[in-house]
Amino acid sequence: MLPWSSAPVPPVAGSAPPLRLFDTSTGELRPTAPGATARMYVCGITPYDATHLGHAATYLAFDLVNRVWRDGGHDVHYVQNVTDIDEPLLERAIRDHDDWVVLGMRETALFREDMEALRVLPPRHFIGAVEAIPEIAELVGKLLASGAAYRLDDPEFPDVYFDISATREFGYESGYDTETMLRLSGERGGDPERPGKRNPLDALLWRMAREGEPAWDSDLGRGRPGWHVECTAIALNRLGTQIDVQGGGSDLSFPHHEFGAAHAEALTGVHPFARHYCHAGMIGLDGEKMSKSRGNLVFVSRLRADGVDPMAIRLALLSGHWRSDRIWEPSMLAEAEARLAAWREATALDSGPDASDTVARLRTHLADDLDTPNAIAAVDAWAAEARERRGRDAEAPGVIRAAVDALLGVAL
Ligand code: 5CA
Ligand code: ZN
Repeated sequence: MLPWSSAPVPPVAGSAPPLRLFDTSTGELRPTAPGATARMYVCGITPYDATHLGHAATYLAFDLVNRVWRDGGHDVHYVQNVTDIDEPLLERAIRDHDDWVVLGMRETALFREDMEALRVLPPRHFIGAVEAIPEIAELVGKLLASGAAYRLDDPEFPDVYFDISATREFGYESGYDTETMLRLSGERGGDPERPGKRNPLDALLWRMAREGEPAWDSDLGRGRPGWHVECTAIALNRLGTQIDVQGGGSDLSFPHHEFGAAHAEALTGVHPFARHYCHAGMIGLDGEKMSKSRGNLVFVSRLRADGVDPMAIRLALLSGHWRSDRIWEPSMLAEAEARLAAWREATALDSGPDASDTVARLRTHLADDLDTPNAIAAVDAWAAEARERRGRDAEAPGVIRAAVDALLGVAL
């Protein structure tokens, strides 16, 4: 798939401290340690509805990881998928008498536009599940051959499942106990009740064709891929056997990222698959997680159509900490609009206070587990002083504008 385009990122003078991020698998805040190339995989959308503020907040968090690494001189190899074939997409298409292919294409196009408007830097590879089916089927074939996967003893639908005992570490990524894993598996697309599985937690790798469902030919038989293995194949084939960050919202910690890790590690023997598993908090509205199934959504495209400046949406979502669950309030947007106006006014002045300390603070806060509230406060302080006409540095407004653009992704 074609990713979206981006404006060039301006250079910022000075050096950046290494980025520390909270890793779910160890429960620790640890430095990321990418080589010259930093490798990141962030789970993409299931395109059956428009991008809501929850999705946007998650992609903005990983956009900051991308930006901080680039600022540190790394080449960032960023890969993202689109789950353009899966249960929720098919169910929505049937409900709305829509064609699932057209629905997926339409919502993916809208997502691209939203990401571009929010100035999220595009992934280098943006890969749909459908276009990846041959490579996913090949990976499932390898798991079957190595004994990490098995066929269900069901004469009608001999689907292929992953055996969780294939790696000794199953469960390390989320850290949940069996009871919690069983509950979440049932709630998040798994089928712990299905008879004939070796372990109720075992996850679907290949679903044999059912009447009326889309299916593709492969050596496994006609069918379609399971969800987790889609991301494993797309990531492994582009980023290699070990990546720096696997990202997504906190609802993906189990089962999705647990199985992503288990599939990859069973295949390659390299543990851990990701050096950091990073999970963004959930954005809610009216006290509930914003989700397509609950229908309590605020869409980025709706706000844009209403004339809201995408930079205000971006700043509003960055005003909270990326890992905390937070409730979206319209007042957050009003506050962000006021802040944006103040920053624009300050950076349009012909001089201001020296910028180097502010840029250093911006970098330090972002490197500290993407502490955007404090990073934003540092810019607020500079803008307030500039607007009081304190400081006579003619370079400073331009330096701040470039730093806010490069590091926070906000165009002033
Ligand atoms: N296609 C899969 C990932 S492979 C998927 O989860 N798609 S999604 O459209 O449901 O979600 C896309 C991303 O947005 C995921 O990282 C998910 O964790 C995140 N997300 C979904 N709802 C919210 C929310 N309310 N707040 C924050 N992030 C969210
Ligand atoms: Zn995924």
